[in-house]
Amino acid sequence: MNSNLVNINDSICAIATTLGYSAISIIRLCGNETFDLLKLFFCPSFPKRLEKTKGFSIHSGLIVDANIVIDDVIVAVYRKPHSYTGEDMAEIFCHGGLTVPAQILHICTKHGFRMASEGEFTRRAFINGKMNLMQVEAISDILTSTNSNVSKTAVNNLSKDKHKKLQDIFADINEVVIQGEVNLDFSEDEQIEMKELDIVAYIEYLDLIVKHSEDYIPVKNGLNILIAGPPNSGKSSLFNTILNQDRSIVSHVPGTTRDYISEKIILHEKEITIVDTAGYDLTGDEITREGMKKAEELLSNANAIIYLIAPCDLQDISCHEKKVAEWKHVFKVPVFAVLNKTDLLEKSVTNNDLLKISVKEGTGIKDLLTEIDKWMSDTFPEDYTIPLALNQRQLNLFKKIRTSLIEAKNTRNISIELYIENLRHALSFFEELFGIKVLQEILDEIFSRFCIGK
Ligand SMILES: Nc1nc2c(ncn2[C@@H]2O[C@H](COP(=O)(O)OP(=O)(O)O)[C@@H](O)[C@H]2O)c(=O)[nH]1
Ligand SMILES: [Mg+2]
Repeated sequence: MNSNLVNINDSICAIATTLGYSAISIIRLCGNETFDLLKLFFCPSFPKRLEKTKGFSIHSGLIVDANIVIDDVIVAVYRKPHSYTGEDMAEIFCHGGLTVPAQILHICTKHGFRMASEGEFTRRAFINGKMNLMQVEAISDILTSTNSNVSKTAVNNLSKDKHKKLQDIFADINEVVIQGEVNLDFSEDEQIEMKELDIVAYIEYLDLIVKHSEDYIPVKNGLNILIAGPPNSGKSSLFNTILNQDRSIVSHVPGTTRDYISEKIILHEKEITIVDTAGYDLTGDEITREGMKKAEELLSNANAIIYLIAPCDLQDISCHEKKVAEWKHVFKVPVFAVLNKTDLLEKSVTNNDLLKISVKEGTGIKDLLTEIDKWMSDTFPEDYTIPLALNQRQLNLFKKIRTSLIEAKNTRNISIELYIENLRHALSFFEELFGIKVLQEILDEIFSRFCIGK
């Protein structure tokens, strides 16, 4: 939605549910004239003037157009400022399907409601101070999330409690900036006492947000786990076993998987993409080399790697150990070193760094998945006590606030002018984060991600 094109004083309408075969549909109405317009086509079963009803009340009745009953509905009434947008609002719960909701929407527009644009309800909530821009972006994430990791983090960010500390820090800095500006304008004997800020604590708090957000953002849309290792170690077999289906070609001829195959699974409520690669084989032919190049490319996108070897690779174990250490170092991701085909071993291998499995006999797979799950839970705690940056925009602003506060701390005892100047920078980044002062294009871009009706 381009904000320049719409009038926020209009009363608006939209279908808030997906059109199609469904039990009910919801049509949302909002704006100053909501109840004056609604009464033109809604006849309550127990006549009571709509404009007199209390907020958070529901009313049964009929939607009538030109004396024809269109549907038997329930209407929920919300009174400003206690509504999603902060304005008068109503929701019509009608029968689902393709025709009735569309007919009712048409009747709404016929009686003076304008069709809402994408995200217009949320934009009004933002303009009316019902939520800040961080919360708007959290709603956007909830609506588009395909895994519970994203929706839980976004719901956490919506909570007023989680925002309170940020808002308190913002208010404290604001107070000091105002006091500082007064002092800069007055002579020495007219100075007022300035509030002392606990900047060290603020910086520690921001460190925590930045650290967790840097872990979260790259993986919010799913984790990539790559299965790599020498040819014929059983990578494709393991891939199939994890997926519980025969998806990848398994062959006893080394180097069958020339490129890569990936598949999404949900492991303990988290979306994971498992990737089966071509083998890492320095002695391979040209095509295998191509596959290797692809594997190296995939490695840099992996969030974790399963490095799979077979008993025949134990003779080159130091070479594989070197590779595991190198990948851990270069790609900064966990590398699970796994020995497959333990069914072929006559006596057990004592190397404790290797997780031992046999895809053929189905042993050790559960332990491997438990290890992966443990890593996921450590890396992505379910319960954040802090708000997170949900995207790069927010993360960059948190980092800029932190830098400004570090500068403020360093200049505190050197120059009051510089101290106040740095605090002012921190404030302006907070204002961008909350959407108090933010470029129109950024707002338009954020709201364009919303659907109509939200
Ligand atoms: N004995 C035994 N053979 C296995 C095991 N896992 C896989 N294989 C066999 O090893 C060969 C190579 O497997 P594949 O999955 O294609 O290996 P990749 O080249 O690493 O993808 C096939 O013949 C598999 O049946 C296992 O746990 N034990
Ligand atoms: Mg393979």
